[in-house]
Amino acid sequence: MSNTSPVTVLGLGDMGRALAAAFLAEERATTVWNRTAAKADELISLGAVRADSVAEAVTGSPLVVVCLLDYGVVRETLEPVAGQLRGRTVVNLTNGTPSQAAEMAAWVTGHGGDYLDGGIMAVPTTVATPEAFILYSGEQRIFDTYRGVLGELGSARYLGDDIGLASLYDLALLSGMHLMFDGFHHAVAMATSQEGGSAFGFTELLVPWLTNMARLLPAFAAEVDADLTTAAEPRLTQGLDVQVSGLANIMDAARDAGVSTTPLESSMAALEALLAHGHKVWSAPASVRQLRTAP
Ligand code: FVH
Repeated sequence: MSNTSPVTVLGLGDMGRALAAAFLAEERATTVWNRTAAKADELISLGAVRADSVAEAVTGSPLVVVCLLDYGVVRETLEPVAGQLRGRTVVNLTNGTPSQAAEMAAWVTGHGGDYLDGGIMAVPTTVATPEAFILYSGEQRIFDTYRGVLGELGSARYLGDDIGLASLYDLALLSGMHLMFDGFHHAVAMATSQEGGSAFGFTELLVPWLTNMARLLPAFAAEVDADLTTAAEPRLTQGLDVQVSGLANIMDAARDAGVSTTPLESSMAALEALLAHGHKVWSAPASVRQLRTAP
């Protein structure tokens, strides 16, 4: 596909507008639609074509990129134009679950369209920058056809033809992010509990610490993989008694500082469950295995 191949963007929230602007920056003919039409105004001044209806938007391009609130809204928006999907490709970058992706793929292909599912690993300000990457899953043939166009939004990472993979990885990455931010909030609440504590100043310590810890993740992950394939004994371990006692200290200090311990309670429960299952040491494989078997 060259940049003469037009694209339609359905949904002009913060993210949809950033996606459309990225296509326009590449001088790609871009048709846009949004329920609240005024959100298209700036894009129109940049050269986008305004579609007054979803039907006009969908029929405006062979490739329709969708970024709406959720899959319910995607279905509600596309349902009235189902008959116009034949021969077109829908790339759905809306946040959703693997089963929602599978259901949407079946619905679009049932109406004669092609479907790729995606997960955006960017925020609106980083779309089309080297930081942005977008996960895709679905038929390789479809991805290959639009690889160049999609690459204008950020590095296009194809995960495979299992339609649910992009959303599974997207949500797993977001899970890691949410828990990291919970940790950040808790650490900052503790560090600023003293008069004069500065959250910004504290990040001078927190960022290098977390960066160093993040560098350990590939080694932990290799042990998780080895556990799955060969049941190899992990070597990166630490005594569970040491972990429990350290975490108890964090919780005591948090209470003394008037800070909630709620975010840490699930960590303590996980360590206690490992102890209850007869583990003497903490390891990444045991922790991951325990999460997989938890209800
Ligand atoms: N913003 C971000 O950083 C994240 C990054 C990763 C991907 N997410 C997902 O992208 C989807 C859209 O997110 P967004 O940030 O653009 O969200 P909003 O600015 O709130 O825009 C929502 C759009 O959905 C339209 N919409 C909502 N309800 C309806 C409806 N019933 N019928 C038609 N359209 C609807 C809304 O239209 P309007 O309110 O402007 O008329 C916006 O176009 C989302 O899945 C994120 O999880 C973003």
